[in-house]
Amino acid sequence: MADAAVKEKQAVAPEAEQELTDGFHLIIDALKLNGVKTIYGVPGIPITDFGRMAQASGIRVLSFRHEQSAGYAASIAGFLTKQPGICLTVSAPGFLNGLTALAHATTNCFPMILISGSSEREIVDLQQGDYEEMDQLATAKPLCKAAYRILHAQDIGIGVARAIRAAVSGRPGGVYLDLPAKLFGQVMDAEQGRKSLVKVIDPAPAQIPAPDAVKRALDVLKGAQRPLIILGKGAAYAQADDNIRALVEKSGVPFLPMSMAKGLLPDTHPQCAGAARSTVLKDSDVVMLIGARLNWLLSHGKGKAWGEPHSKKFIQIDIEPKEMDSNVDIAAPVVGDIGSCVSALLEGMGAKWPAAPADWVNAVKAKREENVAKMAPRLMNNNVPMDYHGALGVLRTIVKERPDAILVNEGANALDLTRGIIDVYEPRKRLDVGTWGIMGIGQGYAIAAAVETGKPVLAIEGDSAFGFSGMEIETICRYQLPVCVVVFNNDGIYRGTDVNPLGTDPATTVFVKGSRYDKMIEAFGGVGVNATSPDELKRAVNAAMDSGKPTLINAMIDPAAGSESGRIGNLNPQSKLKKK
Ligand code: OXT
Ligand code: ADP
Ligand code: MG
Repeated sequence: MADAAVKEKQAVAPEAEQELTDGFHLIIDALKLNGVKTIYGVPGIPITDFGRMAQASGIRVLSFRHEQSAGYAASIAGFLTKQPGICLTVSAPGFLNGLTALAHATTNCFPMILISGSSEREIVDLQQGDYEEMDQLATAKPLCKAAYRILHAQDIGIGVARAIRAAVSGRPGGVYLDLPAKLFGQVMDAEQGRKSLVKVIDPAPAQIPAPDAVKRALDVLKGAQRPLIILGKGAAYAQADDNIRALVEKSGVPFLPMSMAKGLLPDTHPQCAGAARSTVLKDSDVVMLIGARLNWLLSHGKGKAWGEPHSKKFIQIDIEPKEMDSNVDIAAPVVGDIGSCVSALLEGMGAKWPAAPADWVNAVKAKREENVAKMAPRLMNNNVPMDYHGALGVLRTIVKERPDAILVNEGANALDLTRGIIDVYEPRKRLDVGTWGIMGIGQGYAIAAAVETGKPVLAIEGDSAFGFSGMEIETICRYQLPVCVVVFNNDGIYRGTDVNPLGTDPATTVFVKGSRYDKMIEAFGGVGVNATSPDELKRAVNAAMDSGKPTLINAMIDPAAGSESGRIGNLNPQSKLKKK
């Protein structure tokens, strides 16, 4: 017997009647003590029994068909609840499948913990070829906010506490927790075990902005002729909804919601500049960013989209000090948590804050109305085959009638057109591909949204996007979740019309023509509908939302309707040789 094991045995077994606990129970107790209610994962060696025991203890353990979807579910659970979403996987391949989602959570600033079982340390470290051998801790480290390994049962309490605090404090992100197989079976005295657990006090402490920074920001805002507020998903995450609305309304400044911040104030709000995006980016002189980064989605805060030459003044509210000056100079950085920053700003504005300049407000309003009017007739078409506008026109009305439903959205055209067309009315009701523009979040997000909020979910997905996590419709059926998936089936990626000039294999972007994705869900007892017109689509979605039954609607879209890469075709590199 190895030295450590002998010592362990001596430490725990002096008397036969001694009450014992073990790694399995301590991990479950540590998670429950810290309010974990749901685990998303895939079972297998060495965590199968752990999952069973967690379920028996009252934690809801949802088993997926692929760890990546379970991970995406955990990541969005983190966004929706401000608690770290938990994903549980087996070692090496399961861990790697979950790791994409952990990196995604970190990139999007969502709190998440990936807990993976791992193989025997002694064998892994000597690279002797263990079952699913991999140095998971080292692999995870560069891709997440923090990574920890727990080797001893008595460290489980502190290890779990550390993981939770790392995930939610400051800028939220993904944390990896490595649990070697041996840990689960380690025993220790039950009373000692109880004492070793740690309930994390104030895991995401308020970060109050400096009064000088608040004053500086208000001075810059007050001096603006053409002010703009940009709300990002950090603002949605912060759950400071009432104060954010109060700040926007008190200032009278037009606001532009980033995709997942739509609904913080309704898209139909008179100050919303979503439908005048180009105008407000180009013509504004002072821009207040609340929980939004000046990354590619905002053209890095410079260049043509922002109206060269660069002369904007930016006020940026963010919990991460390093975010300031990341792309352009920030005239008024306000570092702190959004809840605290926004309430300090509101207080600083006092009772006599001047109205935003009327000519600017009216110019934005006129542009918005022009764009909305231009779009309106396209949304009312009942063409067969459907185009995106006809299909989205009916879905837009359905969302308007059901503002508490959660909209999940992925694809290219299916993403970009949905974002522009479907108004969102409440905070955190639109969940999409986020900072990476990632495909595959669809079913995982839909599952977690239904589980965490108890609200109905409408998932609008391109046929390619759907394929990345399509098997999880079995998971949706198994747990009988109120999820209606609409697959915008245009026979391919962007369009279904590409042709391989050699005439051998199909073109790289096309799928089997006329596929019937609705048949897939029928295999699992769900409702499948093939919709060929906007009227059929409307009836099917309404029926699904009324019944709450897992439903997949195959919405047949004209294969020629989409454009390459949706709204971001400009990012595709071009071969000079192609252009004669
Ligand atoms: O102001 P102007 O005049 O400019 O007008 C703007 C607004 O003011 C106006 N507007 C409105 N008008 C009227 N009424 C209303 N209500 C209204 N609202 C707005 O409309 C315009 C446009 O507004 P928008 O959209 O706000 O502005 P804009 O300029 O587009 O904003 C810029 C961006 C960058 C902020 C925005 O475009 C954006 O957020 N884009 C996100 C794009 C994105 O993330 N795309 C996903 C990735 S694409 C690609 O990578 C894909 N892949 C590769 C792949 C990926 N991603 N992942 C993995 C794991 N593997 C591979 C794949 C495989 S997409 C894809 C599959 C695609 O095929 P599918 O079958 O799934 O989908 P289909 O395309 O449907 O076939
Ligand atoms: P979007 O894609 O919507 O523009 P980003 O993901 O780029 O949003 O930006 C979100 C920002 O919000 C990040 O810089 C992050 O640090 C910040 N953030 C997240 N939560 C908070 C919070 N509670 N308080 C302040 N800033 C936050
Ligand atoms: Mg498609």
